[in-house]
Amino acid sequence: MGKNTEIADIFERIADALEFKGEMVFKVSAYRKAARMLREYSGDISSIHPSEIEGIGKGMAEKIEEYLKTGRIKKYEEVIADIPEGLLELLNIPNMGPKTLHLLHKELGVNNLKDLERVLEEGKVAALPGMGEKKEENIKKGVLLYKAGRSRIPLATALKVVREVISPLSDISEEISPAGSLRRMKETIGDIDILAAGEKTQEIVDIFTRQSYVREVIAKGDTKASIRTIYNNLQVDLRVVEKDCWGAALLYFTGSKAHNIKLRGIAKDRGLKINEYGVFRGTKRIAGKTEDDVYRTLGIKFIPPELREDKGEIEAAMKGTLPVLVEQKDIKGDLHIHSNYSDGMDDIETVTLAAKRRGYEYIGICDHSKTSKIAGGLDEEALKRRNEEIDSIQEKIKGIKILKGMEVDILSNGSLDYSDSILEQLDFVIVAVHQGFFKNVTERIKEAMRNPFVDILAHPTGRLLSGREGYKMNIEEVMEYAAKMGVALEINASYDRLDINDVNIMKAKGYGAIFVIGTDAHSTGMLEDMELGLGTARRGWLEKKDVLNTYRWQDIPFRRRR
Ligand code: DGT
Ligand code: CA
Ligand code: CA
Repeated sequence: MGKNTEIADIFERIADALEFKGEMVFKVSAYRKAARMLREYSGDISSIHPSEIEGIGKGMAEKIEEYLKTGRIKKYEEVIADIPEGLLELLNIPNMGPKTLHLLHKELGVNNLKDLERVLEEGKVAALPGMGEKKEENIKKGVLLYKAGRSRIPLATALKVVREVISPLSDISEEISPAGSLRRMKETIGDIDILAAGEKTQEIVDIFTRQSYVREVIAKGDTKASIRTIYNNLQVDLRVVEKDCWGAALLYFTGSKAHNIKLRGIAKDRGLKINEYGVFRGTKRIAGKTEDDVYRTLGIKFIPPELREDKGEIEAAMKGTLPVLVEQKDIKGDLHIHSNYSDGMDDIETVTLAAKRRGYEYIGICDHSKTSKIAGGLDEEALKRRNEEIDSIQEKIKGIKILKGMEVDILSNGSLDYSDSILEQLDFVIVAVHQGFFKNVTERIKEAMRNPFVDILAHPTGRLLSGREGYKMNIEEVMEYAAKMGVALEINASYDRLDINDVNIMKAKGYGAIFVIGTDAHSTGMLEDMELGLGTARRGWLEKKDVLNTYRWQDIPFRRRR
C-alpha cells in the first residue's frame, strides 16, 4: 500500500467533491485519472519525480509533492470545507449520482446515510423535480446494496493490507500466515486474521500494534491484539501461538466455522477431541504441529483452504475424491489483456514483455470492439493495423506467443459488433455485454454463443463487488447453454469483478462447462490480478484441465479448433 494509495484516495475524494459541486467534467476526470495512475504505479512514488508517471500532469505532480512534504493537500481541505462529513460517502451508493445527491442535500437537507434513509422512508424523494417513483425505488435498492457491501472489503484490498501487516512481523516470528476468509480467498473479507508462532510473543504483539498503518488499537493482550487500520478502517486480528500448536491453530482460525464444526464431529466419532491447541485422546495430545498432521489423525487428506466451506469437501476427502486444484504454476498465459489500441494504458510490446517476465508462454490481446466508443473500440481498419503490429512485435519478441483476440460487444439487438469474416481472422474471440444490461440479456448471450467463432463469454453476470448488481438475466440458463455449445466461461479476475464467482463456477462445472481465467488487465500491473481469479477458480473446485489457459497455446481447446 503506502503513499501511492493514500494520495490516490485523496484525489478520488477531491474528484467526488468537485463533481458534487457541479465542476467541469474535465477537472473531475483529471483527478480520477491521476488516482488510477497512482494505484497502478507499482514503484515508490517518493523516489521519482511524480510527473514522470504517465498521465500525471504538472498540477497533479505538485499536489503529490505537497503531500509527500507536508502530509496534506490544501486543495482537498479547501474543497471539502463546506461539505458535511459523511455526505460524499453517499456517492458510493449504487444509482446515486452527484447531481441527485446535490438535489437531495439542497432540497431535503440530506447530510448523511441516516437522513437519506429517512427521506426515502417518508417518500419525499419521488416528489422532487426530475425524480419520480422509479428513481426513488432505484435509490432504495442502492441503499440496501450499499449497506450489505459496506462492511466487507474486496479480497484484492485485503491481500495488499495483509502483506503490509505481515512484513514487519516476519523476521521475529517463526511461523506467520494469514488465516480466516482471506486464506480461503473469499471474494470479500470481513476482517483480516493473522496467526503467528514464536518465542517472542509479547514482542510480536507490540510490533504489530505500533505500525504506522494502525488507526486504533481495539484490544491488546499478551498473545493477541486487534487493530483498526487506516485502510477503510479494516480490522486486523493477530494471535500468537506456540509452535507445537501451529497446525491446529491455523486450521481453527482459517475456518470456515462450518468446516470446523464438521471436523469436530468427525473427531468425536473417532473418540477424539479437536480444538485450536491440537487433537486429543482423553488428555493426551496426539497431533497439532501441522495442518497435515491434524487432518491425517482424523483419517482424511489435507484439504486446501479455498475448499473449507463445508460444501462437500470433507466427504470428498474421506472418500479420496478431492479435486486436484488448479495452481499458479499451471497458468501458462492470460487471454484477456487490453492494449492502448483501445482503453489499456500500455502498448502491446510493453504488456507482452511484462507477461513474459511473469513466465507466461502466451498472451491474448483483446481490445474493445467498435461500438464501445468510450473504451476506444477499434473499427475494422484499426483492428487490421493492430493485427499487423502484433505480427511485427512477434517478429522481435521471441519466447512468448501473442494471440490476436478481441473483446467483442454483444449489441442491443443481439448481433455481434463485427462480421464473421472479421472474427474468422482472429485467433479467438471473447464476447461481452457492455450495453443494454436490462434488455433480453439471456437471449442475446445465447444468440452470440451460436456464432461458431465465439470462444469465451467475458464477465458473465456483469456484477461488480463495489455494488453493481449485474445484468438482468438467467445466469443458470446461460451457463448451461455455454456448456452445451462449448463456449468457455470467463472467471474475470479483475479486483472489482471476480465474475463468475465461486458458487456459479461449481454449478457450471456441474453442467460440464469449461473455463478461462482472464485478468482483463488494462495495465501491466493488473496482470497480478491472476491470483484473485485463481483463488476464485479453486474455490469453485476447478482442476487444471477445466481451465483453458493452463494448456500450451498450440493445444488450447478453443471452440473453433475443435
Ligand atoms: P470474515 O472475517 O467475516 O470474512 O470471515 P472469517 O471466516 O475470517 O471469520 P472470523 O474472522 O470471524 O473468524 C476467523 C476464523 O476463526 C473462522 O473462519 C473460524 C474461526 N472461528 C471464529 N469463531 C469461531 C467459532 O465460534 N467456532 C469455531 N469453530 N471457529 C471459529
Ligand atoms: Ca476474518
Ligand atoms: Ca476475525
